[in-house]
Amino acid sequence: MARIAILIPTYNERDNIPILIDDIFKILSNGHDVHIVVIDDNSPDGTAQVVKKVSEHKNNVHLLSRPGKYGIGSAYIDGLIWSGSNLSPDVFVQMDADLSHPSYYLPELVKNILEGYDVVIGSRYVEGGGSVSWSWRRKMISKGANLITRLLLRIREKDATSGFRALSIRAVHKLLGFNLSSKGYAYQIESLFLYSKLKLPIKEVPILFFERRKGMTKLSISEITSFALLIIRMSMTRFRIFN
Ligand SMILES: Nc1nc2c(ncn2[C@@H]2O[C@H](COP(=O)(O)OP(=O)(O)OP(=O)(O)O)[C@@H](O)[C@H]2O)c(=O)[nH]1
Ligand SMILES: [Mg+2]
Repeated sequence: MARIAILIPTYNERDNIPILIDDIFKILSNGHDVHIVVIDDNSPDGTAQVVKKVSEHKNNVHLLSRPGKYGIGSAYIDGLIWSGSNLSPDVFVQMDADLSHPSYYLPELVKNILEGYDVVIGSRYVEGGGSVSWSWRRKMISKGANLITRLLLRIREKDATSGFRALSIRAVHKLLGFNLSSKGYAYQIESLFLYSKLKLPIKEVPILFFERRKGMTKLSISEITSFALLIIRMSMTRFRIFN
């Protein structure tokens, strides 16, 4: 039986998080020791209180409360550090709280790590994957951003921005040993760049990505700007870092 830590960063996800927690246990508990770690940044909508309540009648739900909105990337890093030292899982999973990443893909992600991959990406851009109910404009923007990122950074994986990922102990160890500069959404790219340059075995499995169920996006203009700046900076230094 493998121990799995599912890391979920939250900022104002009060209505989504109890549904997601329920889904995860239903789908993954069979045969695994599943732990859910919610990293909440003092959400004004009371997400932390909702998670606390759920954890009172469900085992293995853990809440990490941070005092302010420090970004999704730094939430993942804190979650990985905490889980590594408190749970010692065999597999780490990163996923969004807003039900965009369907839990029924979890067994496939986990299985591939247990079979020896270090990074498994839930991918919208391999055959069988996609985004449900996105306008063609949004699809183009996402695909374009992915393409530019992959070309500039020479990353082979098709969905470089996907946040739905499973990681092995080795991948997490490598990641934590490297001081990533991105605190926000760019974390996904920067971490994938690292895995790819370290030549860790990476697999993409197709997923359908759904529009967030409830609540508002946290993807701000400043997040998009720092994302773009990171890619430019990394593409200029890509031959030097990690050598
Ligand atoms: N702890 C923490 N979580 C965050 C932060 N920013 C975003 N999140 C969470 O990270 C996940 C992804 O954020 P979303 O707002 O869904 O971003 P997105 O999927 O690009 O945008 P949508 O189209 O609105 O879904 C969600 O679970 C958010 O609640 C943050 O600063 N801190
Ligand atoms: Mg989302």
